[in-house]
Amino acid sequence: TTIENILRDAIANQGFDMVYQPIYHSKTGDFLSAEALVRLTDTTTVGFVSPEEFIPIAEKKGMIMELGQIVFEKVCAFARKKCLQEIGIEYIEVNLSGIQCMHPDLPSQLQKIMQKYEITPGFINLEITETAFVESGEMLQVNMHELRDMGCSFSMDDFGTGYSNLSRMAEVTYDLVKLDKSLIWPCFSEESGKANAILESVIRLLHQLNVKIVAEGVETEEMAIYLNEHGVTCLQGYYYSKPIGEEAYYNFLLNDQ
Ligand code: G
Ligand code: G
Ligand code: NA
Ligand code: MN
Repeated sequence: TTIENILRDAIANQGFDMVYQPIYHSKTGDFLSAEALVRLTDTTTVGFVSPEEFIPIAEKKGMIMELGQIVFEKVCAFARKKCLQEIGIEYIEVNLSGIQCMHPDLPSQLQKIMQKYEITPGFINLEITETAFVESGEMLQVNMHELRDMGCSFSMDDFGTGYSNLSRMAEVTYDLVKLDKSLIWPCFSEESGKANAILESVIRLLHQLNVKIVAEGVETEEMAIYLNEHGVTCLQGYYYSKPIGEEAYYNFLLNDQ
């Protein structure tokens, strides 16, 4: 059995699970939102398959639009069923792959699903990686404008791992930028001097562009304190919580109120 076949079966059966990783305000420690992450487990053969492995296959084999639709349906169905829009979280972040971003059907696909589950577009934040943004053409911008007009917001994901094509950042509006772990972790290594200088300049730049900053991969209290002191508004990482299943996430929300 190849991953491709496992993936094909999972798409036919909607056989994916969604997990949610909470994101916190760095100043208050209050809960802000969560990132939805897809999980694929084939119990009879290979077990867990990482999205880092199967998303590129889905892209290559023409399955990514269907996969994206399943993911978005699962997120919206969960939000609807548990009335997440009414219990005080601002939004849920959903990852889009590069191919999805550039597909002309993307806005209408997402709009139909939001309408079906009565999800306010403002409740949806779409994550696009820096690499996808830099590599994409005009279609991504057309799609982003259309989705933004509906009310969706956007995050630039994995910032610092792409080409960091800064001149292009003026072309579109992002509400949030997610600093990749690779910008953050070196600040806590032996040779942290240069890493600190880079991170601090990046934060200053992003403040001037008026975007909220999320730090990813926050694994220790030391990191959380440092990032808060340096003006990073939102924190995500194992120090706070690993991605958790729907039920656990819902219980977490109830206890947080
Ligand atoms: O959750 P995990 O760390 O295993 O994710 C690995 C990679 O897969 C990350 O880059 C993440 O953004 C990506 N990923 C996780 N879920 C989704 C999804 O639903 N859609 C897309 N396009 N990428 C996802
Ligand atoms: O590329 P993206 O940022 O979407 O990747 C998200 C992935 O990062 C998730 O799969 C999640 O499991 C992983 N992740 C989240 N927090 C941490 C962390 O604190 N440490 C590490 N090593 N991985 C993390
Ligand atoms: Na992401
Ligand atoms: Mn990310």
